[in-house]
Amino acid sequence: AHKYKEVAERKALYPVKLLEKSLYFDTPCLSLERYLLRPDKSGIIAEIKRKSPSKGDINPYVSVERTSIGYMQAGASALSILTDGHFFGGKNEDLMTARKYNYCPILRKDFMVDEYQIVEAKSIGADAILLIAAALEPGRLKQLAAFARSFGLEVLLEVHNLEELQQTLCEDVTVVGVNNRNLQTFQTDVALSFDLARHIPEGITKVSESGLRHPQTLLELQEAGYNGFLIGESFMEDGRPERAATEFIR
Ligand code: IGP
Repeated sequence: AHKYKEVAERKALYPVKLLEKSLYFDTPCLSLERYLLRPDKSGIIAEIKRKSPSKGDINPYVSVERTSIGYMQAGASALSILTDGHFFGGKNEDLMTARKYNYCPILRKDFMVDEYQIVEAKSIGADAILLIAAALEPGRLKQLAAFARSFGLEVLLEVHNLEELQQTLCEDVTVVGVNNRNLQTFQTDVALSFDLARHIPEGITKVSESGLRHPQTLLELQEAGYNGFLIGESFMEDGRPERAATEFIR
């Protein structure tokens, strides 16, 4: 709910007309899907997240510049940058910093509820946005997905169960993420990814999200059909997240 207020405030400060002057509107998006499918990469979407509702402070003073470059050097396929300030201590400037120093798909990780945030995502240089099935009514989610596609942004559709998947999958979604974190308990269980894998249609790129701590788990998820792996905490817990990523991917 805090998002609606935030959107209203931002709209007043930075009207769409202003955002549209961003040079990124002349720059085509990189395809998250295509990068995840590249055989020379790890499939890892490496995340920058300062804090979270479940863990509190994780790495409040992280250098976005050093970490984002280090993640890509370690072999990540893409970056995920939290821009939500309220719960995750992120900001748009973090994504803009990552954008400035990296040529790779960047996922804007935030709670999207309004078209304005999608224009904003494009204006700061994002390539993909997250749409969370649990947070949006299915018809609304599909509207936002179509709107994102109209700017060339890809959509990562996040689901927690079969019902969400079946209600929200649509032609504008090419990448589905199964979030292993239960939103009620904040516990993660990778079993969810294994359970849901066979229900995600062939041709959709599959991402397993949250609670991934061991390279071996990624191999097993790959066997189950996953192409992408969203990893935050287990890297961010390290004082130098890029070092943790390098060791993980090696
Ligand atoms: C990363 P983890 O357990 O590796 O830190 O998880 C990512 O999946 C998690 O940050 C996340 C998230 C979200 C955060 C998944 N979906 C939606 C904010 C909003």
